[in-house]
Amino acid sequence: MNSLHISANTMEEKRQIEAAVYAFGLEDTCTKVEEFGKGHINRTYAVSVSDDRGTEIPRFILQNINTEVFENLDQVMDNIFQVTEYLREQILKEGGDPDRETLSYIRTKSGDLYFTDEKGQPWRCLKFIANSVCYQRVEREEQFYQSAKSFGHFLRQLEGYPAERLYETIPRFHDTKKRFDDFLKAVDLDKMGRASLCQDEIAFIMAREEDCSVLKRQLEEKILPLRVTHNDTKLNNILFDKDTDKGLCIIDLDTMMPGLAAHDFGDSIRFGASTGAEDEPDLEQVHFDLHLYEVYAKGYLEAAGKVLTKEEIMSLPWGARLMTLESGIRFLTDYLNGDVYFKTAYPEHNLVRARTQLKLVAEMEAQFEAMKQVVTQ
Ligand code: ADP
Ligand code: GN1
Ligand code: MG
Repeated sequence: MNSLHISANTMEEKRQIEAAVYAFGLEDTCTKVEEFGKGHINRTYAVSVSDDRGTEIPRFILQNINTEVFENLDQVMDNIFQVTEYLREQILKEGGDPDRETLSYIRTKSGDLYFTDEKGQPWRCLKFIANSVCYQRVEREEQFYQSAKSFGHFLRQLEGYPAERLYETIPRFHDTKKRFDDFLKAVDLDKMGRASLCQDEIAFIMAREEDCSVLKRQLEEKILPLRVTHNDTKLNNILFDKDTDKGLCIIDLDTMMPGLAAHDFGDSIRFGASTGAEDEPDLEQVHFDLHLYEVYAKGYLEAAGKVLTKEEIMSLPWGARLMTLESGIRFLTDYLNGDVYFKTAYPEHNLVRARTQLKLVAEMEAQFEAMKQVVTQ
């Protein structure tokens, strides 16, 4: 391991990484490990191998999994291995390349799906998908269209997958009403004394309690079918092909669970059809872009269209509105609780994030008729 260069913040982190590298049998080949990516939940590292000319080529991803968020890791990993195996078969049937179009997780030397280090923290390892790129923002509308095709295609690929085989790894993950109730508790508790700093945002959410149950009710009444969904369809959970700039691989499969198509559609919209970043502090920069919404809807319906029922298609605008509201609720709840869930870079980070989401909700409400027309025309 002498030639292995590890960029870590502390000696402890370095030791943990070394142990994980060894557990997955990467110690003889890999030369560098450094933090990578911009996820809010896990700690992700790229593991590189030096080529003949000494250039470091990333070959693996190592992830230190957040056990506060994923309490039952055996179930999370079981879901992931089952789904990626199924996807490999589907991709082969389509004539695609399963090594690039879905994730390939690798087992530890002793055959386990993940490794637990001395501190009891879990690590997993997967192949780095070469010649790919991950975008944090929609730079060109074509990218957003391609991401819609990818997520729509993903829904279709998993149409035949038995949803009952999946564990519900984070119970009621997109139950917006439950998120609302958790928010009320956080407001009541106000454990950081922050509620007085976000009175307008609290009032905005309180006024929308009824909305929170719109999709839940349609699911309970069996108007909407339960599907196998991704549940975290941000643009940065897709890798694009560097050469063609087409959607290549859907990543971050931790939240694959039974859910609604409207959730997956909506989460993509709240992140990608905004003119500002999720954490843009200047709200003047943040607008809901109806044109980008239309671009995404076109790609999603083209790729998934035949699978979706008429009622599901009608539910997509509500998906956008509610996933945005839900994200605003979750960010504000975490702000009130003292930033215990999402990674933050500064004390008001979650409040800033909540404000962008609530601004988008207000603009979606104002353009809701047009949003409905886009999917029904
Ligand atoms: P989180 O749950 O924290 O968002 P992700 O699984 O999304 O973690 O990974 C974080 C980032 O790491 C991604 O946004 C992407 O940039 C990068 N990444 C993850 N898996 C791969 C992979 N197999 N190949 C290349 N990059 C990857
Ligand atoms: C988290 O892990 P990441 O960054 O892809 C979160 C999503 C939120 C998102 C907000 C397991 O996603 O639900 O929508 O942050 N993932 C989990 O950016 O809670
Ligand atoms: Mg991610």
